[in-house]
Amino acid sequence: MVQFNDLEDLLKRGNLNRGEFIRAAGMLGVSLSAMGAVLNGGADIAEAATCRPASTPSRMPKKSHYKVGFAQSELTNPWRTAETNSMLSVFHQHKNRFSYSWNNAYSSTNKQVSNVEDFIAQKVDIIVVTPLQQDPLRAATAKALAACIPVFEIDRESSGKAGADFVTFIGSDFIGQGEKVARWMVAHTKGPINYVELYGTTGATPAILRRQGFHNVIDKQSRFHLLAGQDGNFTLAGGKQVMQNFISKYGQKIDMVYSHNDDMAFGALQALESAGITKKVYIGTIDGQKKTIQDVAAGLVSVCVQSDPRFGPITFQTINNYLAGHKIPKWVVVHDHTYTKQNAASLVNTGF
Ligand code: GYE
Repeated sequence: MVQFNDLEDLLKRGNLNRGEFIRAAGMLGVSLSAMGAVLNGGADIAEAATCRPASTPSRMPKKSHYKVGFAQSELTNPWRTAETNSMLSVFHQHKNRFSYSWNNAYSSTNKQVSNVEDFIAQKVDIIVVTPLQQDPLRAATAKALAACIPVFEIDRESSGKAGADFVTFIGSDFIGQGEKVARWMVAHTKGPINYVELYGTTGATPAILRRQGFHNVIDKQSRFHLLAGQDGNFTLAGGKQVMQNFISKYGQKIDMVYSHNDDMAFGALQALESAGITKKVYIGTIDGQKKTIQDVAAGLVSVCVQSDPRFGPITFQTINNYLAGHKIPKWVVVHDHTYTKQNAASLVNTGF
């Protein structure tokens, strides 16, 4: 949760002006005298704002038309394209009530922060963001809050507190996803297993929590031994590169790969194939691309836990509920399938 001293830092760094600082501090329940101590008094202190856009039910004024801005983090894999298209298509269907625009941070956290600031400057009514990395995006969310604009975080979360710093987090249970992959490996392998782990982008919630979930389960089993783990940036090229390094170091020793997403798993499969490794290597991954589900059915991939990127309908519905004054849960949970050899063929159509 954003604290008063975070706001002081933002003010000192020039990331918040006096008015924004006062509104944000007011929302945290900070007294006017405490704000005055930081600002050395001033008429604007008396005008401390009372808007609380993150608390529900919403007190937003009713309008016939709302402006929504979506700050996408990057478009580096099919998952991000599916998410972007899903958002575009839903808001396009409701263009009579919503004008929708989105921007791309091209994998730059600083760019994403300034993209959120652009939406604030454009005075949109609602901001939707998928924080590339959890810590740096706190500042952007704090600025939106200071400008009285409600923020909905989808698919990834910032390190602020849902229900206070932003309205809600809409997304999957990342810890649960990691635990499911690990449980499958525990139940379906025998004897000592040496494994490598392909991490998602450093500092991104799914990378942090998928790792945590997996290790919650696997670390209790002494027969599993982690050879190495490295950031593959959630991309095919990144996963392939990391896997090539692992293969040159450990070669035939590798019995299992845990990949934080499908693209990196595709990269790992390509690296294994081009290194001529034909032994059985167990592969566990997360996302649920159609191609991966087919690979599960064919036995190339052992288990895949879905992380559904089609956020348009659920985000649209949650925003509507908010505008209608309903209480919004702090976490709107997206429920995911687990694909295994038993069910994959019949579930290919649930992929993207
Ligand atoms: O697994 C990955 C994407 O944030 C849940 O990010 C998302 C993850 C997803 O790039 O493919």
